[in-house]
Amino acid sequence: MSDVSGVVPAPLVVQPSSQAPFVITRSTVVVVDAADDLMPLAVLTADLLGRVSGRAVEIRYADLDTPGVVRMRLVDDLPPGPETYRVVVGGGRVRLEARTTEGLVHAVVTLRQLLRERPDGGIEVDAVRIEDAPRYAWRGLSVDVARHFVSVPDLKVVIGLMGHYKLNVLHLHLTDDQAWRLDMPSRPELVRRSSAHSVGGDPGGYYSAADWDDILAYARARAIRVVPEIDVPGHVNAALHAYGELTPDGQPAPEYLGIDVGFSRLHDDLPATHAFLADVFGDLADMTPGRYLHIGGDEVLTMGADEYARLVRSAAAAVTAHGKRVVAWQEVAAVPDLPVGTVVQYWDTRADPEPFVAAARAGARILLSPGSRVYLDMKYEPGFPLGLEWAGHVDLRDAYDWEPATLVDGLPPDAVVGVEAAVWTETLRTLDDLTTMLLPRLAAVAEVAWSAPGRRDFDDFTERLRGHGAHWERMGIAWHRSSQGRWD
Ligand code: TNX
Repeated sequence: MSDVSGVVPAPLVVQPSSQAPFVITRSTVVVVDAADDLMPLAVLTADLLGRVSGRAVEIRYADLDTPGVVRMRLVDDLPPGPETYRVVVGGGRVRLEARTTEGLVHAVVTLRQLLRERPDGGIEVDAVRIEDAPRYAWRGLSVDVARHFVSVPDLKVVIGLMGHYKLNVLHLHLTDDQAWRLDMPSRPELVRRSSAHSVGGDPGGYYSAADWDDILAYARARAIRVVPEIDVPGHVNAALHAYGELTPDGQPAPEYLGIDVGFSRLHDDLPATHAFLADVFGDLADMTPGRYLHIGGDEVLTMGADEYARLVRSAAAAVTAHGKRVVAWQEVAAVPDLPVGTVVQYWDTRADPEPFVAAARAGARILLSPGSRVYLDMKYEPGFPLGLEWAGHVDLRDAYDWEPATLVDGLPPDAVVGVEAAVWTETLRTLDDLTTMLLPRLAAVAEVAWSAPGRRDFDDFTERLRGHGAHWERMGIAWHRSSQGRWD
């Protein structure tokens, strides 16, 4: 496959055509069927085409198939799957088709990546037929907004990048030792006492209920679901600082702004603990339209296995009581009697995978976030000014060249629901820091998660990615010019 069209992740089927390119002109018009409820998406599309071409692009409700038209439609004559879509360019028109609005969002993103500037400054798209569908249904990015707060405007930039690479799950790590970042109606002291700072005393912040709705809506418009995480029973110092009743001596824990892990914990024998779990996961369920809530469960280094299991089950029960499904980090694999359908997230490439593989064999669903591949807070190379090194260095090829189905010995391939990158923010203080770690590696992880194994090839990927650096630059987004990429 030598397909230099610039589309990342690589689509399933690309058929170039010998017809003339489609050119955006003053008379280009986006058409949608009034019955399809596609107006919001048509507005996004017309706006995008207008901005790129410098010409006003109108929208019409019409059943029109004439030259100059970009026609968006919901159809059934596509292979199964909610995210399947088709882009057909030729005969002076563009057809964007999918079974659902999510699929149409992907079609629009693909069209955007196909747009090319002509020598005369006009914008055109080569004639082509693309039929596409994702390999995995869960293509995520986990963002740690606890160690360093990420403001709503900054988070929207990250969401925009996710959409551009067809990632569809934004996992927000909302709580940790240093801070609690989402206001919970039942527990107002959490953000009141534990959100003002970030690691090292940097400024903090939190999301109000209105901010939260804003984030959800912005993500939804880009076909992205939000999976919020409240990390228990470890990583809880911010909660212990806000509510002294959660500590054995009843005294609030001191604020903690360092970057050690594993020292804080809930206590199973304190009745306040279980009331707390019921309250915060109840609030979180009420505030979250999606099906999944993440309960954390990682790195509890100061607790026996039985107490750990009881606390994890208590948190999981609070989630399922509200009709939601549980997601948790790899360590929970050792807990007996997890709810059916729990998603277990693999991360620690240093740990013995056996309990984790056993959980998968017993029916757990597996989300793959191997630290040595997709932890985008790892340094690209020794001496890189940002990031950590515990899982090694992760350059562009490391993030790209791995196969989810065979990553963990003995893991049933069918158990894998998807792939999720993660960016932890101990050392990342600004939006520029954050995007420097995401780009270009996020595009690599997105292709691992989306593209069929036979469509993946590192050289072909770097060729298609070639022009993306210039695109990030035009958007004012900081990125790392990895020596493993090929940049214009
Ligand atoms: C491990 S990944 C952690 C986080 C750190 C991260 C840094 C996981 C579940 N726990 O607490 O921020 O490493 O890379």
